[in-house]
Parts: sequence; C-alpha cells; structure tokens
Amino acid sequence: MTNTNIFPEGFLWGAATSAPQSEGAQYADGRTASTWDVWYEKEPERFYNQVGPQHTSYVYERYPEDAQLMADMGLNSFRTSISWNRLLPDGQTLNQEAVAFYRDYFIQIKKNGVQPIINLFHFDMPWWLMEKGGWENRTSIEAFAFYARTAFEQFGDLVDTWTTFNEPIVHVQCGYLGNDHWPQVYDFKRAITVGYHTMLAHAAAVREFRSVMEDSGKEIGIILNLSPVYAKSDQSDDQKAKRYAEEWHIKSFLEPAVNGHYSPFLIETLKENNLLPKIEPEDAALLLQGKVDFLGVNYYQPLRVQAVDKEKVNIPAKSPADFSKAYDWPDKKMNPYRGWEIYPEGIYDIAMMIKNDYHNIPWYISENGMGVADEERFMDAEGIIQDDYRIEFIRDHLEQILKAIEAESSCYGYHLWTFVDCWSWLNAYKNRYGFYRLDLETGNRIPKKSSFWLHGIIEESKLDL
Ligand code: BGP
Repeated sequence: MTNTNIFPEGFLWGAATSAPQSEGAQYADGRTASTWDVWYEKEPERFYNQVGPQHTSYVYERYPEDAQLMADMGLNSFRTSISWNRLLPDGQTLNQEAVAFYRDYFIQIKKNGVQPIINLFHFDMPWWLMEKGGWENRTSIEAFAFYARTAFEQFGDLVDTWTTFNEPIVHVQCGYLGNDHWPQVYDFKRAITVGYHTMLAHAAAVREFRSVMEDSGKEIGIILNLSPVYAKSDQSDDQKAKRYAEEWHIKSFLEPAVNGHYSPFLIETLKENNLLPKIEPEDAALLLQGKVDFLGVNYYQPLRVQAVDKEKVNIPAKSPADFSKAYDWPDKKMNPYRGWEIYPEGIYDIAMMIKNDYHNIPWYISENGMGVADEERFMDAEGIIQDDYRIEFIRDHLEQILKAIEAESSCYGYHLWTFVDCWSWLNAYKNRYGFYRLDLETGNRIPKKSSFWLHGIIEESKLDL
C-alpha cells in the first residue's frame, strides 16, 4: 500500500452540512419558503416519519456552541451553505437579519480557528423562483448571479473559499428524471435544460466572484459527486456503457467547470437524440468564465454499469438508462445500515482521473460518510454512540487519500458528512451521519466515539497503517 502515513501540512480536516438541512428557523426573521418547505406542506407523507424541513439541527440558535465543538475536535475547516430564500426572501430585497445571522455565524467559526467554506446552492430552490419554472427558466441564471454577488459583497470579507453548487446532477436527476426532488417530473429534455441552465448560472456566479473579489486571492469552486464508473467487463458493449455513464454522470458538470465547455462527444450524443437544449450565441463565452479554482468532491459509492438490453433501448433516448444499465457487482461490500456500497479505492481512482485528465486541479473530499439507520442501538451506558463502523470507514478512505497524495494527487483535505446529525430530505433522520449525535427532543449535541478518534488523528496528523 502506501509508504507514507503522514498528512501534508495545512491538510483540511473538517465536516460539511447545508443550510436547509441544519439551520431550522424555517420562517423566522423574514425567511421565505424553498421547494422543500412547500413540498412538505403539500405531501408530508412523502417524508420519513413525516418529519419535515422545520426539524433540523437548530443551527440558527446553536451555532456558537457548534463552533466551539469544532475547535474542541481540532477541526480547521467546515462547509455549509447560505439559504438563498433567507438572504433574499423575494429575490431582490436584502434581509438584514439574515446578513446579521450569517456574519456572526462565520465570525464564530473563524474565532475558533475554523475556516468556513461557503456554498451557494444545496438543492434548495426558493419557492418564488420555482413558481416561475426554477432552472428551466433562463431568467434563473441572472437571478442566481444576483444572489451570488450579494453573498460575495456581504460576506466576502469573512469567507475566503466559496463554491457555487453542491452535486448539481442531483437536482437534475431527482427532480426531472425521478420523484425525490420537487417538481417530480420525468422528462429527459427538460432535465438537460435544467442541467444546462445550472452550469450557466454557475458560470455567471463565477463571473460575479471575479469582479467582486478581483485580486484578493480568494477562491471559488464547485462541489461534484464524481463517483467513479466501473464496467462489468472489458467487452466493447460494457465499455461503451461506461463511456456514456461517465459523460452523463461526471463530465456533463466537470468539463464545463474545469475547461469552460462541454465535451464534443456529449454534444454529439445530445444532437443525435434530439436532446440539445436551446443554446444562445452568448452562452459559450459565459461558460468559459465559469472555470473554477478548485473542486470539492463528494464520494459515497461508485457507479457500476453494463451494456443495455438492445431491444429495450429508446431512440431517441428517454433517459440515461438508454445508454447504460446498473450492474450489481457480486463482490461488493455493503454498508449494512444504509444500503450503499463501500469502496474506499474509488477515492484513489478519482484522484488519478483528476490528475491525469483534469490537470491535477486542487481538490478536497467535500463529503464522505456513513449513514446509519437506528443508530441508538450502538449507544453505550454513558450515552455515547460506539460507532466503530464509522471509524473503520473513515480510516479506510483516509488511507486511499494518503495513497493518492503519495502518487502526487493534489488532494488537500477531508470533510466528513456531517458534523452534527442533520435532517436529510425525504429521509429526514432515518440515517445518521454525524460526529455528534443530535438529540431530537432537546437539540443537544452528544459526541460519538468517532469524534474522539478523529481528534487523535488530527493531533498527530498521521494514520496508523
Ligand atoms: C449527499 C448530499 C447531502 C446528504 C448526503 C446523505 O448527496 O449532498 O445533502 O443528504 O448525500 O444522503 P442521505 O441522507 O440520503 O443518506
């Protein structure tokens, strides 16, 4: 395996969450609704145990305590997001109470020696914009640019590192090729348009960043779930399926973010299938402005694919499933408490892809973690969750990071999902991920065993191999 067990100086040790999953204070101090708030009001039965977005981890009130706990654990970085509909409740008017909250939140984090990494969009579309068509409507691009500019102007003095979107493929796929996000439609062409406008909005936000921050040395990136794709076999049909899966799941966002344009192969495929979105003459120049300084990489599990059954393929294609089919790898190791594959080696493969195909652009693991259902069953007499499974999970993934760094990958950090157990979309509190357990009744934070373990690793900056 790897010869070095030492993490480089300045390595980012942290955890990640998002505004809609942690803040709470649903309609407090001028905040308006996002799609999640409205959806819950319409269909509460879609949410696990009918627990909606109002039951988060109370960060709006408890952030000073959290900042202190991060410092106690030895973390030096933390990622969360800003709520668009809290900062600009109607899309135009600046909410001064939101400004005061976020400013103090970021100040408290920094006072404790923790660097905030701030993301702008984490699946939370303001309802006022969704009513106009959300990302399907081209006006969303400049609406997002205005929001981004406002955030940079209000918090740019406190925040050095920004990201535009978290896992943009998820709101495309779950909202327009499935029913796990609002608006729950199934339409490949609309999904492509939503993805395209998202990347134009990303580019417009980067454009605003460069203009507000000028030569400040501050940085902007994007967070992508770059799950590596593995084919069932070396046979050409399986390899073709892999190529398509990579284009759809990885490159459709990675290429414009790093290179400022889409891959010719993807454009050709869309053309052939009559799926090309409406492209305006000025779009190419805007996309070029969207090149990022770094990548955040979320990694949970790989994607395994095989060739599609030819007789079932639609022409023109109706979904990504017309290009590649999921493959159930018999040797896979599963997370028995969540149902996702555990494959730490995927991190090394992502690292080598970034190194070899994307000029080794600096990147860090912005999410990785192990969800566990009914985690109370692992609680000891003192009330501490004995999460040895999570310790093993983190340890195995860190080992792959060390191996990648030894192979000259530019990986510079690791963030666990998440710091304090947080609310998770339709799954609510079904799966827990945090270093700290959230007591749902009191809102209290109780450290899990993994928080003590990681503290030790951070102090020594090394992993026993
Ligand atoms: C990521 C999202 C997070 C979080 C995490 C865990 O894709 O960025 O917001 O939800 O997945 O997902 P789940 O709670 O569904 O297990």
